[in-house]
Amino acid sequence: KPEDMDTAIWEKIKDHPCYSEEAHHYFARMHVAVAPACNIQCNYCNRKYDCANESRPGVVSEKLTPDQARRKVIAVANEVPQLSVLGIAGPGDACYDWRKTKATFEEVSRDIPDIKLCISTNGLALPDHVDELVEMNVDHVTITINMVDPEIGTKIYPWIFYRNRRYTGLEASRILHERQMLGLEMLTARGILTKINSVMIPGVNDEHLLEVNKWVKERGAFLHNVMPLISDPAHGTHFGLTGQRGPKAMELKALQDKLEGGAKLMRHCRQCRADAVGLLGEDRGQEFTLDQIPDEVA
Ligand code: CLF
Ligand code: SF4
Repeated sequence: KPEDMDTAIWEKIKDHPCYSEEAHHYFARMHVAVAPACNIQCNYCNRKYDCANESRPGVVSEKLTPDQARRKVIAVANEVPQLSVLGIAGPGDACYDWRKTKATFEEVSRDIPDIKLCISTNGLALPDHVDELVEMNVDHVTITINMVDPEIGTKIYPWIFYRNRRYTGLEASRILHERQMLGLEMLTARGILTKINSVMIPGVNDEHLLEVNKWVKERGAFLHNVMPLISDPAHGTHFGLTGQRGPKAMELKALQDKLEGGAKLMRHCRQCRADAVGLLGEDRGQEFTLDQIPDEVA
């Protein structure tokens, strides 16, 4: 344990592969794709991937019901002894179709009480569910925050769907921003560890992520994970269609270096799929598709 770290925090991160760089060599995570729908539109989204809303070429993840998810988690736990974390990270937003997320966590923790629960969200619906996250012992929440200036937000988010209404333009980004900050503050106040994922979009929010880092640090974020936009027109991202490019590895590293000294950076993210299984960087998801999972698992 690092000397300057609180024991309670250490207990929460020591076997979480994303929150502890050390742990990612030894502990595995799995995602269950129970969150099909999303309440916002990001220009970089292709609705296929996630932890945290990055878009990434590949195959569409299988959408699961909470009971299918429960069976899948048990099947994986039986095969992957390093499994320590269950994450809900897409393909849509984990806080939007809340009933499914909640039912999944409840069903899984009934059978596997010591598994750590983790979610990734765009934050719009997050403040409505913080109390239930506490009740369910969710210790890790990722919020994807790409701006703290709604003017910049207008270049990233064409619309949001909030309280039964669609908002566009500056108003949409202002609401999203306020909800993200509120959600982060509420989680910090309750001692839930937060990781902020930011997608680096060259020419749109790259320099601005310094400001984002400051804001989230002030509000208690535990980690900041700056990820490259992966845009590929063949996979249908809106940015892909406008020719927006992702950053080069050097540009990403230069930005990460500038961010040193602010909120602590995560540098070992592997931009997982919404149905990833295994150690970070290893994806055994294809071994655990539904057709390979027995109806009854114990
Ligand atoms: Fe999954 Fe995300 Fe939880 Fe980790 S992934 S929900 S925090 S258990 Fe991890 Fe994957 Fe990077 Fe996400 S390496 S994309 S940061
Ligand atoms: Fe796509 Fe995620 Fe954005 Fe929703 S929050 S539109 S799923 S990238």
